[in-house]
Parts: sequence; structure tokens; C-alpha cells
Amino acid sequence: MLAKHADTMTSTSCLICGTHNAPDALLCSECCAPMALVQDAVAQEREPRIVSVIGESNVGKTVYLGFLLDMLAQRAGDFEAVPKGAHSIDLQQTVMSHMARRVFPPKTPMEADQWYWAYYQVRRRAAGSPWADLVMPDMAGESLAAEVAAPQTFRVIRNLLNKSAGMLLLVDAALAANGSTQPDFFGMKMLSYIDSMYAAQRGRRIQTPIAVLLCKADHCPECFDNPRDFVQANLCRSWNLCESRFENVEFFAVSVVGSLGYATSQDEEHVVPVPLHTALQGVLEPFEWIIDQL
Ligand SMILES: Nc1nc2c(ncn2[C@@H]2O[C@H](COP(=O)(O)OP(=O)(O)OP(=O)(O)O)[C@@H](O)[C@H]2O)c(=O)[nH]1
Ligand SMILES: [Mg+2]
Ligand SMILES: [Zn+2]
Repeated sequence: MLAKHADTMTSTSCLICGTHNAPDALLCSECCAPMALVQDAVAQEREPRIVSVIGESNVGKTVYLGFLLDMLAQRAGDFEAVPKGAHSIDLQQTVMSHMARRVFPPKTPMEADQWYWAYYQVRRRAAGSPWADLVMPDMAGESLAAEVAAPQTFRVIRNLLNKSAGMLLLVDAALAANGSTQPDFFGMKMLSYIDSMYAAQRGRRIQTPIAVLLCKADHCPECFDNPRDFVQANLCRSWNLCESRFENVEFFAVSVVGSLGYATSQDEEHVVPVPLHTALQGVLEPFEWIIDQL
């Protein structure tokens, strides 16, 4: 993992894109991934696997990942999780401290150098199963949309998705249940982007495990009864694409809030949802499934 420059000065190659960087660089000059990931991976003597959380802006990626990491840190579901590097804790801390004040965390900026990257070592305690080293970046939905619309605009995203061992694709179930076609079309775009990335394997269906998460399911609790039926009925275009091109897809319903209030502030016109209390439903299940597929 450590590489030498021609001038014998030691440089470090980025875990995500492989670019050589100065030994004291904090972020990769090419893709902005934190170089701490490399140092942590060297200490670990294992290359981590990347699990990407993808989906449209405002679908709930940051909220979901923050709660998931916090559950793992609290040993939910018999998982034992060890964060690698203090930077790995920032996302979880941001989400938890906002939710404790009954506000949702802010939207993720488009610039990759502002994203949170969590690097965790995870295993099931009782089963004595081997450790899985996971890198889970929290990307911005708008950057994902820009990359999907014009591939290669955000090279970091292409590199990440190319290297991903598994993906969590979040879709807004509340919008879909209300009859909006937007979540279905975005899901299709995302899936066809992934499909074309694996163009070399044309003819074969894609093996990479993809968990499709129906977010904000508190608005449409019927998702919890049968997420598959919900997707088939409300997101049928994405469902069909999954069937045709992806071998290993599973569907889950997720919600983090028990009840919501709505409020406006004095200086702003628009109404914002206020999470009155958190009630986690279905947060761990998709993660357990992905871990079992890796
Ligand atoms: N009802 C409900 N709303 C949710 C839930 N999770 C998130 N939300 C809403 O979705 C909004 C967006 O959540 P984020 O996690 O910031 O979305 P994101 O996908 O990270 O968006 P970008 O950072 O722009 O890509 C929040 O501000 C909440 O209003 C949920 O479980 N239930
Ligand atoms: Mg976000
Ligand atoms: Zn890089």
C-alpha cells in the first residue's frame, strides 16, 4: 500500500483512487478521500471493503448512516464495531447531536472534501465471525445526481462505486407512496449507471449485492409488511431493471422517526419537519444482509 516515488521520497497511494500523495497530505489531491484511511488500513494490514450509501438528495442517507453507525457502536444485534480513526466518529456524532436537539442534520455539501467517511471494523460477537473492515462514505445526493447525469464529473464517485463490495440504495418511499414517479426514475438512473459501469460483463447479471431501502416508511407503514410488494407496485420501473440486470438485490423498509412536527422559523418561509422523537425501525436489517453477502 505504501509506494515509493522515483525520487525515493515516500508517498502514499490513495485507498480509493490509487493516486500518489505526499506523506503529510490530509486529503487525496485527486479524489479528496481522507488519507487517514490509508494509514488506518496499513495498521490493519487488510484492505477494507467499501459499502456505499447511495440515493437522491434528501432521501435520508446522512440520517440513516448516522443512526446505523450509532447502533453498531452500541452493540445492537450482537455486532461489535470498532471505529478506525477519530474522523470515523464525526458523522455519527453530528447526526446524534442534531437529533437530540430535535433537528435533522444539514444536507451534505456537494464538495467531496466536506464528506464524512466512516471506517469501521465490524463483526458479530457471539458467532466469533471474522472481522469485516468497512469504509462507508456519506456522499451528497446532488453530486451523485451530477455524476449519473454526466459520468466522470465526480471521479471520486465512479471510483467508489467501482470499488464497492456492496451498496445500500435509498429510495424515498413516502414520495413513491404519494404517487410521485421521481423516486422510481432516480432509482432507475442509479441502477443503469451501475449497470453500465460493469459493461465488460454484459450478458451476465451483476453480482454486487444491493440492498434497496425504502426510507421514511413511517409515512407509509405498509412498506414494513412487504417491502417487495411495495416496490413492485410503486417503483415498478426500478423493480424491472433489478430483475433484468441484478442478481443479488433485497428490499427493506426503514424509518428513524416516531413522530414528526412541522414548524417555520421567523426568518424563513418554508416549513421544516421537526423530529419529535426517534424510533428506529429496520435500520440494522439491511446492514446485516449486506454483511452476509460480502
Ligand atoms: N419521516 C421521515 N423523514 C426522514 C427520515 N429520515 C430522514 N428524513 C427526512 O429527510 C431529510 C433528509 O435527510 P438526509 O439524511 O439529510 O438526506 P440525504 O440523503 O443525506 O441528503 P443529501 O445530503 O442532500 O444527499 C431530513 O431532513 C428529514 O426531513 C425518516 O426516517 N422519516
Ligand atoms: Mg446527506
Ligand atoms: Zn484518491
